[in-house]
Amino acid sequence: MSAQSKVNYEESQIPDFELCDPLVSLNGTAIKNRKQWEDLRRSEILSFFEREVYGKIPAALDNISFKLIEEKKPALNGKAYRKQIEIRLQKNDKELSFTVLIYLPQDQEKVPVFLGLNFHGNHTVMEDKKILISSAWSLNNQSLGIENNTLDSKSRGGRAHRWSIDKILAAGMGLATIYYGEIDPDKNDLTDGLQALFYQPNQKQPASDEWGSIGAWAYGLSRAMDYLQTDEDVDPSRVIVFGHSRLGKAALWAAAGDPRFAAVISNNSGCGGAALSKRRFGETIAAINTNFPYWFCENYKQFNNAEDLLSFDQHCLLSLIAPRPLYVASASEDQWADPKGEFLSAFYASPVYKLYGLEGITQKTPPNLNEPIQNVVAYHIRSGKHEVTDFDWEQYIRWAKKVLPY
Ligand code: GTR
Repeated sequence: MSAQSKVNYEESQIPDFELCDPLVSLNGTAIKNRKQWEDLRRSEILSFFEREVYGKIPAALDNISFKLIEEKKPALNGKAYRKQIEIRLQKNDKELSFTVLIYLPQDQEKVPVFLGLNFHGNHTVMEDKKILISSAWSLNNQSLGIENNTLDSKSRGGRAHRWSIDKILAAGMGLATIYYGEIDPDKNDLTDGLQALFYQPNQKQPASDEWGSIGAWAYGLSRAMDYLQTDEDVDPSRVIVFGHSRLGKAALWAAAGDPRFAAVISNNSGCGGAALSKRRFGETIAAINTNFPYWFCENYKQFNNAEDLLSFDQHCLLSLIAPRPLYVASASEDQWADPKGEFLSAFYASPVYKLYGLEGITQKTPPNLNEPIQNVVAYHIRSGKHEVTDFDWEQYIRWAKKVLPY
């Protein structure tokens, strides 16, 4: 029987489980203030997720460099500037490059930026002929006309509805995006992406506590942050990392590990993202590790059908974001991602925000559909499918303006 045939969508069938308290350390110390959290507890949680879930980064790069491949030019009928930058990573005489596409509002300086990976190439986020088309491997996609794992102009602008670039620009903010397949192609092969740069001779896969694809995508986001810190048009203290679904998992992990991200938005990230695993509702650890055995580290497989063994659930991942603003968003028809489990995770992470005097999610019951709660920790459940919509972006922009320093 496949892991998916046993999917539970009944609240009444959720097993009893215990969640760890983010504010009690492994040796039983009650965490009462920020200092104890930062000195003692936070690293316990971070090292668990590094070792057992997403995997560690094996070593430091030998070199990183940035090349402006399209200098800043007016775009979108004068509404924006566009630029494209190649980021080149070098290790052990091997290298990998990926391209960051940036849109900035005109006539504004040092703007806040949403940084997010995209699924099918930078050229899909906007109907703009100047966006370079990646030659990296892509998943095929019928609705976008992507065949033979090759991207071409047929899919130009095909995912524009997921990015609300006009609204972002109108709010005085920018967008930076990268095709995730340039960092690690999304297939069961860890020899063709970032991991391979770090291998010893004859090594073909990461060690059991080293990164899978999600770890690599998150690492790519941090290297894009390295670049954004050098970009004089961007305010590096206001970079919000965003991701949908598997890329929401990557965004959360990137922000957990890299405090330079000012805030994070998880859009329908589900299992291995914002959702609590111990609920075993919708997608489970066994299902995700069966369908995508290369996303997490090998060690994560020990929790297949053994969620009780998890000493930390995903609310602890969310607690690593504190005190930075965190937005968790669900969709009503996305039961596979367990909307209630995503909400509860944000709720159970909130006591850590309270240590900083910040308001997280204080109610234990999810809000009504399309009625966001927007504190430093924010949550909404939108009606509809597993998607990113204008409604989602309207909420993210409104919240960013409220919680980011202006
Ligand atoms: C699904 C996977 C989810 C989510 C989704 C996506 O197949 O089970 O965890 O990541 O893909 O990325 O769209």
